[in-house]
Amino acid sequence: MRPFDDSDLSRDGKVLILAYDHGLEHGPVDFEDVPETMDPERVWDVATHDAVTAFAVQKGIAEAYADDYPDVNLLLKLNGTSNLWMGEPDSAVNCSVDYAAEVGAGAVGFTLYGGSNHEVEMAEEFRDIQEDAREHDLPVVMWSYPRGQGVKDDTSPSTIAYAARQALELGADIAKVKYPGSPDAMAHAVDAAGPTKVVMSGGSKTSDEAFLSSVKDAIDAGAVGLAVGRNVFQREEPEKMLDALEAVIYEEASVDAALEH
Ligand code: FBP
Repeated sequence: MRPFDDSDLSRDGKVLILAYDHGLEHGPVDFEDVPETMDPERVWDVATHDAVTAFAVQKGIAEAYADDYPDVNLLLKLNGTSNLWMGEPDSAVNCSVDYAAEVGAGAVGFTLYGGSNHEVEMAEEFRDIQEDAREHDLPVVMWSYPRGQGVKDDTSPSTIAYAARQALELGADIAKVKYPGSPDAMAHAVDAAGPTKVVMSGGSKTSDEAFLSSVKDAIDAGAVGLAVGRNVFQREEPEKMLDALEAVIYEEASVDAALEH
């Protein structure tokens, strides 16, 4: 396995990935709360915050803006899908590792829907991506999201532990998993991931306190951080939330102290 290197994707061993692939995954509806976020430039600006260790976007957004933001660590998502079609979960590979490196990526990301009828093909696609990423010395983040006909409960402790383990078995450096509902369940997922680091997925927007508490619980359970989109960019003052996350993730502050920031 590629050793997890503090110099990439992390700050003091901790990770905060700001995700902004929602325009593809969910559509412009995700930008309605804060209409300025329809403009990618607004969110690239947010990604310059010191708390952010990588900014996850799709190819088109990277091509259009990456040159203007050389200080933002680009995490290029190599597959993605829209909400416009129905069927078993699947995600089209739309960018190669070679091209990601050319655009300036410091890491690559891939969604695996374990339990989908398309899992086998997706795992085969991941094989190519993971091996190409090793050639380029780029860390690989797996959005490990069990869903589809084979999955009864996509956030149960056993499902999330399996998702974390799948990321390890297939060679991801970081597993991005949904919060399984309790610190104990998160600790079990972290154990299952072994040397693969675990980050919590943000999810739909909740209150400041509820969100920061789940992040704190995940970190205390051994996760190295989180990958978050809506709970940052759907707030009127996303930088304020990043200040609070910075306190919780890097300074081990309590939720109350972080809220006072
Ligand atoms: P959020 O923090 O907004 O949940 O973003 C994380 C993320 O994985 C995005 O990268 C992706 O667009 C979205 O969630 C997918 O969410 P879902 O799988 O629930 O459609």
